[in-house]
Amino acid sequence: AARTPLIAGNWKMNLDHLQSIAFVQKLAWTLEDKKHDFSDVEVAVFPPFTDLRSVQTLVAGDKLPLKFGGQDLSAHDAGAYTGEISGAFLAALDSAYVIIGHSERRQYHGETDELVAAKVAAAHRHGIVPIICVGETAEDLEQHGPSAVPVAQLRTALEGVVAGKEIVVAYEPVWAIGSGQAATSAQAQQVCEALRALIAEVLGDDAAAATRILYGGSVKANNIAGFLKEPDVDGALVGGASLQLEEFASIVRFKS
Ligand code: G2H
Repeated sequence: AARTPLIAGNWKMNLDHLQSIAFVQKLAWTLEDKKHDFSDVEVAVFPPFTDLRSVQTLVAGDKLPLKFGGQDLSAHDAGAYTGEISGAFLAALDSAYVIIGHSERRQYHGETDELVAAKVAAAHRHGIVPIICVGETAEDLEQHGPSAVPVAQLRTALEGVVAGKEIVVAYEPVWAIGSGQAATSAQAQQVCEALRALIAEVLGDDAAAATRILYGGSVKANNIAGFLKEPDVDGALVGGASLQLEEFASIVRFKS
């Protein structure tokens, strides 16, 4: 496909400040060492908000086309929202992307599809590309089959899209997250194809052809190539393996 694959490393809340700094520095060295060609893959990392600036500053001189983003953002632009991080704050921290509606936000913070849509709109107001996460639980899968729940989640989330603005979608089956049990590439393809059909229906064929759809859930160096061979899978949202240096570097170099 003409779509450039995106490998996104979601650090979650795993590293403390010193570990974040040490990790990004070593990641930069590792990628430089291997003379990785970034022309055909985009790499983005998602540190905690509090470490975004530090990690950017640290690798600024390395000329690596590493991109950055937040793991969440507020649906509001400004005001009395204690503890919230606005799109403007993230934009000022050179965030190309922001993860929205990760299943952990949905599960532990009660995020609904409507809130996800409002956050997508907030990202677009600030020129940040939202990575919209959708995915079914094991129970959903049993009751509704593979695509129904992710497609319904995305349908509502797309209501927040500002016409003509870029989105990325991440299909993350909840049963595959952090479980070590990834979906098969055929399962991922089936749902990603259904998600692309929905994008075509709602936003049009051009948007559907241009939108990258990632797979997430126990992605590792030994399964990434299989996912990326699928016609509708355009990259990966990587959690656990994004914090293992050699593993993540191998995922980024999935072609070799
Ligand atoms: C899903 C994924 C990254 P992991 O949460 O968003 O995590 O790769 O650890 O399953």
